[in-house]
Amino acid sequence: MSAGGNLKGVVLIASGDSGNNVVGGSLNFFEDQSTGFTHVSGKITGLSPGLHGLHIHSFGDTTNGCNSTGPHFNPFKKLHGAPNDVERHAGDLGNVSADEHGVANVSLKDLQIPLSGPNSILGRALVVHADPDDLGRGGHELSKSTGNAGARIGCGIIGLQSAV
Ligand SMILES: [Cu+2]
Ligand SMILES: [Zn+2]
Repeated sequence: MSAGGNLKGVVLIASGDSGNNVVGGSLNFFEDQSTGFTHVSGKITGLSPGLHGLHIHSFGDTTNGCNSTGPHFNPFKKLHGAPNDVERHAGDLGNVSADEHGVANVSLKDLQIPLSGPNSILGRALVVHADPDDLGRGGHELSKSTGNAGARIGCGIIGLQSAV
């Protein structure tokens, strides 16, 4: 283990203010400093069945619901893309898939969402969207900025949980 140790983060997701949806859930973050990967796991509930865009947005500001969390976290000034693209925002985590009960089980790992250093996601927002993220490939005018993922139906601020 490196001298700094590994870090854990957590986000509690609350409904956006787009109607009377009841999006909730929580995700845990674990930064493995030996590999550089941050592992994200947990559950998002209250979704419509199917795909929903999942992103880290720049600001941990929910004073105006999910709409005040700003654009996708993008420290490298790239265009929107898929998580495995070279051209992507750091905050682009692709889609989660909700089952017929509206539950999405999230389990992913990513190199661009550290919990430490200059590009840390701590204090920023996790946002889940009404629609699928087209991963930059949809040909819509919003594809290269937001993936045309629609309304921000749930979000929360990523906080530090512990150092382990
Ligand atoms: Cu988003
Ligand atoms: Zn993006």
